[in-house]
Amino acid sequence: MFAQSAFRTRCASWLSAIGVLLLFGGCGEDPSALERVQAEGVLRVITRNSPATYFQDRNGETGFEYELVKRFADDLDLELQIETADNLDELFASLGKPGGPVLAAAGLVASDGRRQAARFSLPYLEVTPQIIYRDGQQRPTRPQDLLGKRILVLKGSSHAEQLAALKVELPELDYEESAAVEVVDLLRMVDEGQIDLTLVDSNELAMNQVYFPNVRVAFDLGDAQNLAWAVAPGTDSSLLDAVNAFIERAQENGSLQRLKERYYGHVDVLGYVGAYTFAKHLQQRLPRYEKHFRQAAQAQGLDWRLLAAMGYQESLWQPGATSKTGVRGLMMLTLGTAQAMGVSNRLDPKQSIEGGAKYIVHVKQQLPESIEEPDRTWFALAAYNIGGGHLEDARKLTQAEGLNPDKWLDVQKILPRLAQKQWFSKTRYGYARGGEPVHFVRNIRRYYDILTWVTQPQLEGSQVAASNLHTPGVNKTPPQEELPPL
Ligand code: BLG
Repeated sequence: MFAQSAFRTRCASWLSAIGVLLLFGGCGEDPSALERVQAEGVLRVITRNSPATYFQDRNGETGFEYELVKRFADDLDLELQIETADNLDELFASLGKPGGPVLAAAGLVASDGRRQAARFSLPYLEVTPQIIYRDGQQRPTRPQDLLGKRILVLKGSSHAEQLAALKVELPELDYEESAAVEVVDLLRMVDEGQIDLTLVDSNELAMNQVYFPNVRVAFDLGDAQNLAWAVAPGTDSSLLDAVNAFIERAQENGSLQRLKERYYGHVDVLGYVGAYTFAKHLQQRLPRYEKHFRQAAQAQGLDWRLLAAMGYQESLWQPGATSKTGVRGLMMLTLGTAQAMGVSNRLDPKQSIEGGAKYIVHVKQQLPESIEEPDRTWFALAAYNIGGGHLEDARKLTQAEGLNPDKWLDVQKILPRLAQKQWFSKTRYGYARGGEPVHFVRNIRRYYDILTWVTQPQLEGSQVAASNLHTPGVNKTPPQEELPPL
């Protein structure tokens, strides 16, 4: 007992007098990796400089990996020091070098091929590797379609590993690896047509899609994979244990989910600007019309949030909106529709909302019985936008293609053909901008999801909780209580 406390006292005085290294040497016992980090008070982390991991914005350092690892450092009361690697090989090579980073938090797939180079933590994010192509090009749908294409991936990436494995089955497969680019560069090169295809993780695409209007997912290459943090190979598990305990805590207390939603949730729903704008409009505009939406919806047996989502898509909740074609008002009624619905002033928001509510119910009733919910609602929205006649044309073309005319997923694929002569010339009602209802329905569904989330019962009141907008998305289940900020 006495010897032990004397030992501690001696160690403590050494620590203050001559520093960490002498301390551990003098105690005759090698400190663990975690003890070394704690004694130094600094957590050195290596990452990649990319939107999905670590980057600078006007408020300073940010990024999913950065925020998560910052939380970990704070929990251990450590100062966080971030360094970035130029490429993945460099990242793994530097891990665990004396004086170098002890942890890699870089959106790394815990792949089998990497287990020599590192030990991985518990997973914190599931991602799917996706083949990316350029809109307007023929969409590859299976691995054979990759043959003869210019494909570029990151050198040393799990994607390079995947393609190497695929090449065993498909020897003619050709692809290049580059250590000089980041994921954003790969996506830009696809966007600009410099390469045909690349392979990235779904979370990377979600973050970047908004910058690259032409990039599209061709297909998922293989199963979902786990992202994990990495420490150097070896037998000392002290740091890894601390990391795993942290990840488990972050999972349990919801902070990990919250972070995922903040980074990946809204991006694929609205894009950055869209999300920000929607949040602003939710706060500034919706409260003026919410009462009308609720009343009109109730009168017609609708969900008011669907009606509100339609109003946002139509006019961004602006009662004075007017289209080039003379369609007007918050719910964008044509003159004919307004008259049929008894709307005398299309610019009066209350009348417009009531007219829109009546009209969506009307077009829904006209749909064939064979279309069931929830598709029935999506078809009704499409008819609201393009008219029942054109929608019926698209359904017939869908059937002729051997697809299901009662399924929105199938009909939405065919609708854009109404704008192509070879197709619309065969239809009863002829030309229509068939792509418009596809976007229309897609956007309304997104807004509807978000409105459903932000107006969950405990948040409902006279005003919707706009401040909660930033967390919808990845997991549609709304959190049941306010989570502590990350
Ligand atoms: C819709 C009408 C439908 C009509 C179709 O046009 O308007 N819906 C409403 O008035 C609510 O009734 O179908 S039809 O009666 O069978 O012909 C087709 O004419 C409105 C659409 C048109 C669209 N917004 C509601 O979604 C619109 O304004 N498009 C033009 C956009 S711009 O001019 O490029 O800005």
